[in-house]
Order: sequence, then C-alpha cells, then structure tokens
Amino acid sequence: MATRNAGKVRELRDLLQGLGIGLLSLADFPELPEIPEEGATFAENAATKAREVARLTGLPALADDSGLEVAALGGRPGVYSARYAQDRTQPLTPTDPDNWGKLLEEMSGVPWEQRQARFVCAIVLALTDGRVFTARGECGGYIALEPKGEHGFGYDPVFWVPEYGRTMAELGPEVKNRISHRARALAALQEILVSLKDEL
Ligand code: ITT
Repeated sequence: MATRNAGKVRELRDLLQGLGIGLLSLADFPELPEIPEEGATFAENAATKAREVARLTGLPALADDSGLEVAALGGRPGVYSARYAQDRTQPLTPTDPDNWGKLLEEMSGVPWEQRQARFVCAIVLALTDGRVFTARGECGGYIALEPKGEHGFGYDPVFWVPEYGRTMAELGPEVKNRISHRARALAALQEILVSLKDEL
C-alpha cells in the first residue's frame, strides 16, 4: 500500500481482508523518499505513487489518492485536500482539524442546500512489469455545520451522510467500509485483484 496515511492503511487492510494478499505499507519502508503529488487529478497522483513505489520496492503497489470536492467551492479542495490549510511560510503539514476547521470557516454562512460535497478516491495498482490498473469511487454528502464523531480520519467529522443522517465520523468503520469512496473504488478493482492474486 503506497501510502503514509495511517487512516487509509487501516481502511485498506480491512477492505482487502479475506482476499489472502499479504499487505505492507510505506511504514515498512521508512527509507523511501517522499513522492511529489503534482498531478491535476486523483488518478494521475495515484498512478505516480503506485508506479514509483512498485519501482523502488520491486513489489506490486496499490496507491490511493483521494480528497473532498465541495460544490460551493467549485470543487475545492480536491487534489489539495491534504494541504488545504497549509501555511506557505511553515514547513509543517496541516493536521486533519486544521483542514476541516478551515473548510468550516470558508463554508460559514452557506445554506444547507448549497453544502453538497463528495469524497473521491482513485486507486491504482501498479505491477513491477509496468501493467497498471485504475479504479475510482465516490461518496456523496453535505458539509456539516459543526464537527461530530470520533471515528475515521481526515474530513470525516464534517462530512454528513444523508442516508444515515450522521457524519462519517459518527458512523464507524463497518458502515464506512460499505459506503465510502475507497470501498467503492476497491470494489471496482476487486475482480482484477482476484484474477492477479497468484502474481501478487
Ligand atoms: P498518501 O499520499 O501518503 O497516501 P495523504 O494523506 O497525503 O497520504 P492524499 O494526498 O490522497 O493522501 O490526501 C487525501 C486527503 O483527503 C487528506 O486530507 C485526507 O484526510 C482526505 N481524505 C481522503 N480520504 C478520506 C476519508 O475516507 N475520510 C476523510 N478524509 C479523507
């Protein structure tokens, strides 16, 4: 799993459980360099991460590039979701509360019917022989008026899921892993993963 995000690692492990594929994450390869994410789309960034990690480790790599698109903000923060609250004068990466705090601030005063948003996830599997497989998943909802819930990670406390009338962070892993953008992207890749299992 070509990611350093502990929340993604946890969810990907749960979602891939039962496939019988051994999983390592970048925590197992502390010496690998940071891979710059300079693409304009989630799919481009996921492909860069997956290809580069497959090349550097000599192992098949599964990368997830994901984020939140908010309609009232013209689709922002999008591919910049992880760096949304970045202060350019500071080298520090923003925390999850920094990012959703900034989002709530930007959305203050925006009425409920204009608070639509969606999580998007692109997953790319890169094999060491150069083959690449891509899948995408989305999950629609609204930006909540205030943060709620302790589960999940990232923007989950401020992402309200209409089907459940709760934030993603209130729902817990079992429900999230059924409905999330990540679950949907992996479901689309499932057949390929199963057919390639002996090569992985
Ligand atoms: P890697 O590149 O190492 O995978 P990252 O955290 O930098 O880790 P991204 O560039 O894909 O990952 O940024 C994803 C952003 O979108 C980040 O701010 C996450 O918190 C947020 N995000 C992604 N999936 C999410 C989810 O399921 N729930 C809440 N926020 C999510």
